[in-house]
Amino acid sequence: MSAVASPPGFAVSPGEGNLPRLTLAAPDGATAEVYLYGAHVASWIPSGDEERLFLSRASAFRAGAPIRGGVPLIFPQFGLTGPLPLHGLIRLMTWEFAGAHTTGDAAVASFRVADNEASRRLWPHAFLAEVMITIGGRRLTLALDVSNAGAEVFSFTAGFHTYFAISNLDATRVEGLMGAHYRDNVAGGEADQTLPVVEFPGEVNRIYLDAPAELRLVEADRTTLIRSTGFPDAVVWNPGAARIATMVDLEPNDYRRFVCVEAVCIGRPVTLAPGQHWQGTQTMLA
Ligand code: TA6
Repeated sequence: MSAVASPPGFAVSPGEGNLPRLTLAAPDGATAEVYLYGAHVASWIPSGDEERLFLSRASAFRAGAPIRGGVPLIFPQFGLTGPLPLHGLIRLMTWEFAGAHTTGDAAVASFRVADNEASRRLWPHAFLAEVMITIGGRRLTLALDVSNAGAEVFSFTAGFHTYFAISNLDATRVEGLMGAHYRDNVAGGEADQTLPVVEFPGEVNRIYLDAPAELRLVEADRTTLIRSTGFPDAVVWNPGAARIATMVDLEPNDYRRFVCVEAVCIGRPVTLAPGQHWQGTQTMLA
């Protein structure tokens, strides 16, 4: 790995696959681990708590493949909604560690990445993406900033594809979506959420358009609040047993170990004129 300067108290060291990984520790004991590859949060342990993010034991940790689990960053294309690789470019780019500090009980780390020759071959736009990760107490906040650094307008979709660790899928549900309209990527078509909870009896893959800004991931013995700003839509995803059997970087039973609740903008792509910038955030409260 290449040497990366890190301020005192914030160690960048080789992680899985020898990829540089920042360990972020807040004064109150909350920790997070962030790979520079993808600015990918791979672990979050709130103060006095246990691991809250799922990370696949079968994940690749090498350039060219996304890390499976944690929080993949999606930009400038969600899924296969356009011609780019699945979920876009920035989860496959190595980011610059832009600094870290503590403030009160929180620790904050920033990362940035700009377009390069390879990204421009696929998406011919100049951009700067910055991510700020804040932990402390029971909270993880992720903020993604995108600036148009070029001379032409561009549009994009984006998101935080957050994998929450769960211990009992049968007792896990997502609340807060009652009445919301969604695209159903399993059954096809669109529908309205007519039940107060989303449960996981099989594969679930839904894009909720104009979703509420606060959702709850409810488990048998704990609830995680999930708030977003700047991302009007939300994805709820669990691959179920049959789909996961086709995925090389997950173990067969992993579908019982995570649920993704994603803060996304898909329905109305964001358009930025030269010099303009946009921000979206997702906050998890354990
Ligand atoms: O957000 C759900 C989804 O778009 C699913 O369709 C599923 O394929 C998932 O993301 C994971 O995508 P990935 O490219 O990481 O395999």
